[in-house]
Amino acid sequence: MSKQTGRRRHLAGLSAWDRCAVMGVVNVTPDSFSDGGRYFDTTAAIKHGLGLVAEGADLVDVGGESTRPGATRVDEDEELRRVVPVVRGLASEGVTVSVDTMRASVAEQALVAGAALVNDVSGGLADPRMIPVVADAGAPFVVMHWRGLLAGGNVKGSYDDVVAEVVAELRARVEAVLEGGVAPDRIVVDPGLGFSKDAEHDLVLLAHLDRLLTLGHPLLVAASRKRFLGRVLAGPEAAPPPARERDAATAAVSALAAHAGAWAVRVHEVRATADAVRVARAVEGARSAERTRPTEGTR
Ligand code: PMM
Repeated sequence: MSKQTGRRRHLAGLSAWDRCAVMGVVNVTPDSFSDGGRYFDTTAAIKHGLGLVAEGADLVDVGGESTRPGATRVDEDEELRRVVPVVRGLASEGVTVSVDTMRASVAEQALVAGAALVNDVSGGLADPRMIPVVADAGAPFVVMHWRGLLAGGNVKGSYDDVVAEVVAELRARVEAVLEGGVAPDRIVVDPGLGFSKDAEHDLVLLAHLDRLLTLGHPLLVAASRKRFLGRVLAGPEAAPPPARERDAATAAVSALAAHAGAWAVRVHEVRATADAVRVARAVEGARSAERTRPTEGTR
């Protein structure tokens, strides 16, 4: 961890990794935009999560509700039915599980089932009970930036200065979460790539991860298979490649995010990202070794 860059690698209540951590994604949904329908059964979802760990995931994020543009909200009982058994199954195998939910009841039951972290794409805005539930459990909490939820969907955001506005709005959410009793060393921030942001916004945010680190909390970057990568790969005219053909591009973002000081990257395909974060770690190690090595002529 370096004070100069503001990078935070340690989160209270979780293992500390000496590099950017890899969060593998298990969407227990029929309709997530990049892997919907593939792991929509408890056994398949648990098997997939264990597979991600075998490929190098440090933690696994389990979600039961799609947030893709136009998706309708799943009802609470159905979300519980999808998520809780998968969390329990993975946690009982010793996996560090994060639960991706905007509902306090799902977070609460997932924590009881063994989840170690709550990941809320609404940053605690969707459900007034979310912050108290997380605070009472003493769980780490991912606060993601998203304007669209309150406007009734994943509306297109309009920004004069996307970096300054996302940083300011995340700061306000973090303050609310702190006021609600979550400890400062348990808060993770996330710019919410693709959430009320277009490709240009996502790229500018990635270019300025250093500014997000000034918030003083560990940073999660979740670029995996997102539309902006399709746009980058296709160029302005051509049709973007399908989501599953964006994994090499995702791994490239993982290397950049790790190099910039992210705490973790959230990805669907783990293997290439596990390599990417290790390369970033080795480069970081070489740089600090250089700083401490005596130069010629000094003793
Ligand atoms: N994106 C998705 C789902 N959960 N959680 C966080 N913290 N950050 C994100 O950007 C994020 C998320 C949507 O992607 P998916 O449906 O392909 O998993």
